[in-house]
Amino acid sequence: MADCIFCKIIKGAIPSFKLYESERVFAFLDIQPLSQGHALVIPKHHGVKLTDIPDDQLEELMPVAKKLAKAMGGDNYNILQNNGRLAHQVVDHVHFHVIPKPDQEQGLGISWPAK
Ligand code: DGP
Repeated sequence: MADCIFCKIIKGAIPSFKLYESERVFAFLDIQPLSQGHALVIPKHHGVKLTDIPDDQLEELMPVAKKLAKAMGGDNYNILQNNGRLAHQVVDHVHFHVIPKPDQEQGLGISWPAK
């Protein structure tokens, strides 16, 4: 979609720190991270809300979110997905937040970005 920020990121028209890309999925670091390694996993298919995305375009999203959560090296993380303004959705392209919750003393215990 022409005026969608995340569609522009997928196309490379807006720069991002890319973490993963496949035919249907794109993942990159959040520009306003809630913690180190806060990532966004998105379907390339444009849709505002989860219910707008066909099932076959969603199949890979959770496996990628799992991999990213694991790559952050932590046992503690949130995976969030907001739909609609009342639910705090700001960007109108479906996205899953992967937010590591590092141990305050040990940190992430890895170097980032993950190799
Ligand atoms: P939400 O409230 O769930 O719609 O979260 C939108 C997230 O998108 C927010 O954490 C900040 C992030 N974001 C917004 N614009 C950009 C951008 O241009 N680049 C990147 N990397 N992240 C963005």
